[in-house]
Amino acid sequence: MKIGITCYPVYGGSGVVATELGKALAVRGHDIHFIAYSLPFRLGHIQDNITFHEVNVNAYPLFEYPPYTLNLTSKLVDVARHEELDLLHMHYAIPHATSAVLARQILAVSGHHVPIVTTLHGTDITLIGQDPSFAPVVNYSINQSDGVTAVSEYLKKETCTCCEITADIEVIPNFIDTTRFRPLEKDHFKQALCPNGEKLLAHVSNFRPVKRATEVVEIFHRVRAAGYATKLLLVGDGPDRAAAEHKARELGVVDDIRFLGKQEPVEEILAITDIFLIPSGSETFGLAALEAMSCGVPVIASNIGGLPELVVEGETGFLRPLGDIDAYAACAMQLLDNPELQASMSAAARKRAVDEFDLSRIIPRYEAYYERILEQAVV
Ligand code: GMT
Repeated sequence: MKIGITCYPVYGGSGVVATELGKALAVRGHDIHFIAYSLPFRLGHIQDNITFHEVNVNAYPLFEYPPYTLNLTSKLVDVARHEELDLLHMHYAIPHATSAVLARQILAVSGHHVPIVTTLHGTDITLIGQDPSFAPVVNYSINQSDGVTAVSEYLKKETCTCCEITADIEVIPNFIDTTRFRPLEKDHFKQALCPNGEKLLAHVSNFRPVKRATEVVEIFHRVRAAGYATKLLLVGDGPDRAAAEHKARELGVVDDIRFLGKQEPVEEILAITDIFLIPSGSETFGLAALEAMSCGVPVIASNIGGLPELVVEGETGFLRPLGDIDAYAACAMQLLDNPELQASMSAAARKRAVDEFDLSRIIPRYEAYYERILEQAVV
C-alpha cells in the first residue's frame, strides 16, 4: 500500500507511535510518505520505502496566525496526487483529520478517492477536543473519517461519551519493538550513576502539567526520607521541568536527582532503571510505561485512563489512586524491600510487553484495518 502519514513531529507519544508504525510498515514493504512540518524526531535517517515531505508554513505579514491547517491540506493533496497514495493516516485529530477531510474533498473533484484513517491519541479528545472552540470541528472531522482508531478502550469510551461521535471506533493499542526495548547489561552505566549501589527510580515524559512531574519528586522524597538508598532520573523536558527542579531543591533531594533532559536512546536509561513512576493526571495509554515494561521495569502508575489496560496490578506493577503520594511511595518501598517481588514483577512486565504489545502483533492489526477501510471505500 502507499500510505501518507501525518503526525506531530515533536517529542510526544502520538509522534512516536506514528513514526514507529510508518517505519514498521516500510519494513513490511509498504510505501510510506510522512507529511509533517519537520522531520519526526524518531525517524532519524530515512530508510527504504520512506519519504519525508515537509509542510511549509507561509509567513506572509497579513497572517498573524499562519493557516497551517491549509498548508497541510495543500501538501496532502499534492503528495496524494503525485505519489498516488491509497490512504491517508492522520495521527491526532486536531488539525490533521480536518486537513485530511478537506484534502479528500479536493482530490475527489479530480476523481482521486483517498480514504482517511484517523487515530485518536489523547488530549485531542480528553482536553482540547472538548474545548468549545474546537469541538464542532473535531466531531465533524472524526465523523467524516473513513476509519477511526483509538489507542485504548478507555479513549474509545471517553470519545463516545464526551464527543458527538457517530463513527465506529476500532481500538488498536500502542505497541513496542521488544527487540530494541529489552533488558540489557549496563553495569558500568549504572555504576556511574549509582556508585554506592543505590536503586534507581525513573520518570520519562514531556513534562506537561498532566504528567505531574513534581509529584514524582515528592514520591522520591518520601522514599529517601524513609532511608532507602535511591537515586532518581528525570528524562525529558517541558513546561513543568522548572517546577520539578524547584520542588527538588525545596525538599532537599536535588543532589540525588539527575535531570537528563530529552534523551535518545531512552532504552539504555530504562535498562538500568529499577522502578518506573508515572503518576499522570490523564493518560489514554501510557507509551512511556510500556517502554519501561518492555525493558523489564515494574511500573508504579495512577489508576486512571488507559493505564489499567496496560499495568496489571500486583503483577507487572502497581496502580494507586491519583495524587496519593504516600501510596505510590509505599509501593516503591515494597519493591525495594523485596528483591524477589522486584524480580517477578520485572519478568512479568517484560512478558506482558512481548506477549501483548510487540509490534509484530499490532502492526498486522493496522494493516488489516487499512484493508477493511479500502474495501469499504470501493463498495
Ligand atoms: O495527549 C497528549 O498529551 C499527547 C499525546 C502525544 O502526542 O504525546 O500522548 C498520548 O498519546 C500516546 C500515544 O498514543 C499515549 O501513549 C499517551 O498516553 C497519550 N497521552 C495522554 O493521554 C496524556
